[in-house]
Amino acid sequence: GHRGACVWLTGLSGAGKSSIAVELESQLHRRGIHTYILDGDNVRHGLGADLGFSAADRDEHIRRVGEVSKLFVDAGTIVVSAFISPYQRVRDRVRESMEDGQFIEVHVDASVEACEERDPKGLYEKARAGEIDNFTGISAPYEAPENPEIVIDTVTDESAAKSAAKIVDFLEQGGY
Ligand code: GGZ
Repeated sequence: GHRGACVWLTGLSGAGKSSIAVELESQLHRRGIHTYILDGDNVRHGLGADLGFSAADRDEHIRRVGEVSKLFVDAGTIVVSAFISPYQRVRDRVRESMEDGQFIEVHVDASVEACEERDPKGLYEKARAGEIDNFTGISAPYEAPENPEIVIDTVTDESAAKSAAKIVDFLEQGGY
């Protein structure tokens, strides 16, 4: 058996959080470890249907997904929570809601320039054109983690597979 943990992926839109989450899930499944991915796609439609992207709404959104993440951890699952989660204070609050060692903050690090260059959904272009308000990195802030357990640089060299392997190593070494 293994103990539950929350792998919290934070970073800009387009930084690679979802790709890493999916790859991490498959690498852990191969080891017989059950996981669950929480991200904007499966959470914002339901649990956060009443919330947008103002600072206050993001705080409430992250508070809720933090609570849900904690339930998964309590159930002994490895939950992979992939949200921009731009505010350090709010990420810290999620960390503090869990036992020591249960919250693993992973900075999926790519600059605004790199994400804007990728722009897979055309969102940066829309944000520049003023068609999306409060867009992280353009018209809303992103506070990089101050003391993350893991930093993944998705710009220079790390593929999703390599990035996920780095997280798996951390989990194995930590005895999760
Ligand atoms: C940032 C936005 C915005 C604004 C819509 N700012 O790349 P995506 O499309 O699929 O992922 C982004 C997602 C961010 O949701 P999160 O729940 O992760 O954000 S947070 O943790 O900050 O609450 C992006 C899309 O939603 N999106 N409008 N204004 N991203």
